[in-house]
Amino acid sequence: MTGPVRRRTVLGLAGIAAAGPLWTTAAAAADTPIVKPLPPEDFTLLGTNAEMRWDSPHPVGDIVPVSRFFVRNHTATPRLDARTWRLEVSGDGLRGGPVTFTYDDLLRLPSQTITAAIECAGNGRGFFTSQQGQTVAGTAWRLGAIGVARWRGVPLATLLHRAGLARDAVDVLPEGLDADYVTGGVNLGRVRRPLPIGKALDDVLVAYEMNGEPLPPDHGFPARLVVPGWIGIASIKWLGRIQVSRTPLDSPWDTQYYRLTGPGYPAEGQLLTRQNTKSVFELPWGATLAPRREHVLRGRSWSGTGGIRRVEVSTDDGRTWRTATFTGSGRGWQRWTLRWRPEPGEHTLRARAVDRFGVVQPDVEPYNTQGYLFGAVVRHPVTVR
Ligand SMILES: Nc1nc2c(c(=O)[nH]1)N[C@H]1C(S)=C(S)[C@@H](COP(=O)(O)O)O[C@H]1N2
Ligand SMILES: [Mo]
Repeated sequence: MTGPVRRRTVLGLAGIAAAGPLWTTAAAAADTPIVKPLPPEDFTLLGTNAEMRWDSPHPVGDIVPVSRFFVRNHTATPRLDARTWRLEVSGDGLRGGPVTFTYDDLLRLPSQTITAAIECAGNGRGFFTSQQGQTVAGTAWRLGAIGVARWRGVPLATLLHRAGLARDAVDVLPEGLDADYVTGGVNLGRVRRPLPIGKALDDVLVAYEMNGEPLPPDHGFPARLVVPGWIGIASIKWLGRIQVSRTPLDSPWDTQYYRLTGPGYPAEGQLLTRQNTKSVFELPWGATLAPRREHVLRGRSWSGTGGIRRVEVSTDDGRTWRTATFTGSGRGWQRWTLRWRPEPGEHTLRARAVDRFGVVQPDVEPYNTQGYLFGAVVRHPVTVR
C-alpha cells in the first residue's frame, strides 16, 4: 500500500465514467477566459474574474452550485484532457525521483469528501475604497468572491507519502497548468504558491469532484487543491506539478502578492495564510423594502479561523444590536436570519460576526496597499417606502 505510484497509463476510462461525464472528450479546445455561462443576474464580471451576486434571484443554500460559484482566473481557463493529464511530484523533498499520477490513479486512491469554502484574499476589497475612502490595488470585489462546495478527492498527504516524502521536507510548491501570468510586461511564470508541509499534510485535498460532479473546467479540471481556511490562491487549480523541498520555497504569489504591506507593516510585509471573518446580507445594495411589515433579513457569516459563534445585527447603523438566528448546517459558513419591522426612511444595516475564538469583526479594517482581507463590518443601505 505504500509503494509510490509509477508512470501508469490510463488503459480504460472506467474510473472516469464512474465519476460522471467528462467535460472534455475531444482534443483540447482553445483557452476561454471563463467557460461556464455567467448570467448578469448571478455574476458581476471583473476583468478575467466573475463575482457571485448576493442579490441574485436564485438564492443559494449551504452549498453553492457551480452555476453560481465565483471564478478567479489570473489568465484564462485551460481546456485539459484527463486522458493525457499528469500530476508530477518531484524535488529534493522526496526520497527518490519524480513520481507521476494519472487521473485514473487519483480516482483509484482512497478518497475523502469535505465541505469547504474557497475565498479570495481580495474578497471585500472594494469596501476599502467605498467605505473607508482608501485607494488600494487589485480587483474591486464586493463580498461575492467566496463559495462553499462539497469537494471530493485524495488527501495531499496520501499523494506525498506515496511519492516518497522525505522526513525533512519543509515546503511544497503546487503549480497550475494555466498560461504563464504576465503583468506589467513581466512574466511571473505559472501560477504557484508554496505551502508549508504542516498544512500540506493536515487537511489539504487534491480534489477531482465538486458537488458530486467532475470538477468543471473553470474550477480546476481535472484536479485542484482545496486548502481549507486559507486564502484562495493556496487552492491551485489545474494542478500539474508539485515540487517538494527540504529548503523553503518562494514564488511571486508569496513574495510580491498576498502579503500585507503598507504603513502598519514591516518592510517585507506580512505573509497571508488564513482568511479572516466576514458577514453579508443577501439583499440588493440599496434594497427597497415595504414599511410596517415584518421582513426576514437573511445573511451569512464565515471565518478562516474555523467557525462562527454568534452574529449580531443592527438595523439602526450600529446604535442597537440583536442576535441573529442561525439556520442551515453551519458547514463552510453560517447562515442566519433576523426579523425586522421597519419604519419608512433610509436605514443602514450592519452585521458583525464573532468567530469561535470570540474575536468580533472590527468597524474599520486597517489599511494595506493591496487591499487584502477586508474584514470590517459593512454598512448596507436600504430604503423603506
Ligand atoms: N492555476 C491557478 N490556480 C488558481 C488561480 C489561478 O488563476 N490559476 N487563482 C487562485 C485564486 S486567486 C483564487 S481566489 C481561487 C479561486 O478559485 P475558483 O475560481 O474555483 O473560485 O483559485 C486560485 N487558484
Ligand atoms: Mo484569490
